[in-house]
Amino acid sequence: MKKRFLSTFALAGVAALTMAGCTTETGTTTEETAGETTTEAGGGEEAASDVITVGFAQTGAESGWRSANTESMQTAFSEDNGFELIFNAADNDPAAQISAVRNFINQGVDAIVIAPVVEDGWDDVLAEAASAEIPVILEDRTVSASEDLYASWVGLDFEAEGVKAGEWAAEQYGDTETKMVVLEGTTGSAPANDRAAGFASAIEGTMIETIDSQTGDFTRDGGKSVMEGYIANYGIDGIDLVFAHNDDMGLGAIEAIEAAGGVPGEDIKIITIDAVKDGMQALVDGKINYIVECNPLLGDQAADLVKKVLAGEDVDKAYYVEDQAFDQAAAAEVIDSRPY
Ligand code: GZL
Repeated sequence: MKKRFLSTFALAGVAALTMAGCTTETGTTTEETAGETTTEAGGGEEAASDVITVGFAQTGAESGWRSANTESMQTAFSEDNGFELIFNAADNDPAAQISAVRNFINQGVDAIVIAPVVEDGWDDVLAEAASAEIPVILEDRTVSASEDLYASWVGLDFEAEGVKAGEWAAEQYGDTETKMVVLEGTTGSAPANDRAAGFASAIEGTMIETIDSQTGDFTRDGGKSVMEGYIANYGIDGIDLVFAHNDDMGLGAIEAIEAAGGVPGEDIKIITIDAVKDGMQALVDGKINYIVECNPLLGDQAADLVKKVLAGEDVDKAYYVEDQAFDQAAAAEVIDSRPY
């Protein structure tokens, strides 16, 4: 896919409101049913016909990154911006997410936005959306289905994130025997697949050896329990480096290392990806050694793509948002000014 990089963008203040059954003074009604939240614009027939109804199938609420992404999407797909948003969080369950998309199709929404939990299994439901002439825009993660089955995608270059993290590891630790354990993201997800590939390519030929690699499903609890298992198997002294596919699993590993009497960031070095507030604080505190950013604020771009596609404008298949990376000194300089 042709790569177009979007510059990092001003970050709108975010105050997403989704409360069950609330009606604001503008006559907007928000109803919550079975994990789905619908925010409808008030204003009568004329206004209603101009409103774009969007079904958004989010992965779930697995991490700090996801919370920031959801907030960005709900703020962008607001009634003030001309949208009625039907929001579904699939609790990291691919089957539930596909069923949510099928519901959106049956409801006859104007457009569907998906942050796909995993890459595979999307061909049938995307073909059903195409048959119903409902455009699909992907945000964040990608799918293995043909790009003919969706209008566009906006997100991050996960492989490049893995390369950035691996290059730093190679530079810092590659010349000495280094035993590394990996905390993988959700099995089958694009970020887990691509970050692993990028990191592996960057450390090729170095003295960094991967002694174990298991999924913590991008959650803090998952990272903690997998790290507890690693410590039980190898001991604090048997592990030199942790590569965690996201901050939340790295934060869970910190808890496990400290509970075992180790000093994270010193006895065991930690490299993560995301750069959410809690991760950046651990970096400033010296418990994480390096973080590659993965910008979650994709809402404005996704909303812009929906409007362009519905207006029949030409759009590219892929829009990449740029990332940066932080060591402990760089994190201390920026942590107070970061929006997430
Ligand atoms: C990456 C995103 C990943 C984050 C995790 O774009 O899909 O999912 O790295 C999140 O924190 O759970």
